[in-house]
Formats: sequence, C-alpha cells, structure tokens
Amino acid sequence: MSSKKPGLFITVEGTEGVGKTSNMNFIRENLEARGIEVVCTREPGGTPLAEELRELLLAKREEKVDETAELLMMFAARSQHLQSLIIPSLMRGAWVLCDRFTDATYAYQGGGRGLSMQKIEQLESLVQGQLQPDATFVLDVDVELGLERASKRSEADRFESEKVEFFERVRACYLSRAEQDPKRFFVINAGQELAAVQQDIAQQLELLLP
Ligand code: Z5A
Repeated sequence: MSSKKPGLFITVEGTEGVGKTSNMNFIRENLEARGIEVVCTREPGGTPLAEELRELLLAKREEKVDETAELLMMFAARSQHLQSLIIPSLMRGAWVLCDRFTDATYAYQGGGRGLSMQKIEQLESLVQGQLQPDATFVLDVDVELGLERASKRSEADRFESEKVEFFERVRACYLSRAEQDPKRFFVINAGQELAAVQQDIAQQLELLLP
C-alpha cells in the first residue's frame, strides 16, 4: 500500500508502566471532541485472530520461545491487523490510534532480544510496504519507576517478567529511533504527573490537526 491515505495513523509506544492506556484514552477523547472518527486498537492484537496470537505471545510457558518465532508471530498478527482493520479504517478517513506497532518490534525484539535490525526491516517491508505511522508518541520514563507502576496493576506476563537490563535496552532503542526521525516521533516525559503528561501530548496533537 502507498503511504497516501485519508486518515492519520498515530501510535503510542514506551516501556512498562509508562501510562499508554491512560494516555490513549486522553488522545481518543481529544480527537473525538473535534469530530474526528478514531479507531482505537492495539498490538499485538486488534482483530480476533491477532488477539489469539497475542494470548499465545504473552502467556508464560515452560518451553523456551524461540526469538525468531516470536518475531514472526508479531508480524503475522500485524499483517492480519493491517489488512483487516488498520488499512480499511485509514482508507475511509478514520484516524487509527494504535497501542504499539513496529517500533515496539525494533525495541523489544531488536533492542531487548538482540535480533538483527536488518531482519526486522525485511519483515517490515514485506508486511507494511510503504505504510508507516504518521506520528508516534514515545512515553518515556525511568525503567525502574515504570516497572514499579506496572507491578501494582496485575500479574506479570512473559514480557513483563524480563529483567531491568532488558527494558533499559528497549528504552534506549526507542530513544535512538526517535532521535533519528524527529518529524515522526514525539518523546514525552511520562515521569511527570498525569496532567502534565497530557498537557504535553495535547500540545503535540495540535501540530497534527488539519
Ligand atoms: N511487544 C513486543 O515485544 N513486540 C511488538 O512488536 C509488540 C509488542 C507490538 C504487550 O504489550 C507486550 O508485547 C509488551 C511488548 C510486547 N510487553 N510488555 N511488557 P502491552 O502494550 O499490552 O503491555 P504493556 O506494556 O504491559 O502495556 P500496558 O499494560 O497497557 O501498560 P501501560 O498502558 O503503559 O501502563 P498503564 O496501565 O496505563 O499504567 C500503569 C500504571 O501506572 C497504572 O496504574 C496507571 O494509573 C499508572 N500511571 C500512568 N501514568 C502515570 C503517571 N503519569 N503518574 C503516576 N502514575 C501513572
């Protein structure tokens, strides 16, 4: 698919406990108040098949999950999600707001697990063609603070059970990608109080409005 489409594609990224859920709701409400149709979705997931893949990916299991198998499952879910939800929504003019997308693959499978960035690029090109998010919010917070926030919420899944050093690599990868493409990425200091985080997000959202 070409990158030309009527709707805007916005993604929200970050390490654990950065507050994606609260801030996704804030962005959706902000856009809807301006009369924009917003399709809120997430990765891995977003369609029945992709949600089943999500369950398989997040479940803790005794068998060691091969890193390339994990990578392929992320892109299998993404392909289904793009073809059945993201692209049709963008084409009819809705804005798509997605909790994580391919930047998470670079950060977690590339930065975190150490898989080759070139392999990720190949799969990205196969699955997405030219399609990229129009804007990406990276909610950035000190890893230990994020993990502390996340631990109060629910039992850790397979990813959340990783060590601090893993999430430090994930965070470094997000920040380095953001530095390389400052037009697409907005890095938000998510260590502030929620109201201040949302004020910063609202300022950046203004720049995206027609
Ligand atoms: N993954 C991958 O490896 N590769 C990929 O390509 C993709 C994903 C797409 C599932 O993602 C896992 O998949 C994820 C990466 C991997 N692994 N992990 N871990 P997920 O997005 O569903 O999982 P998550 O990162 O754990 O997201 P989450 O559970 O939705 O967390 P969150 O949305 O960032 O946090 P939250 O629930 O909004 O906030 C956490 C708590 O902090 C909560 O109690 C809030 O009230 C509180 N909070 C939030 N903001 C603040 C502020 N500013 N101050 C104080 N307290 C706050």
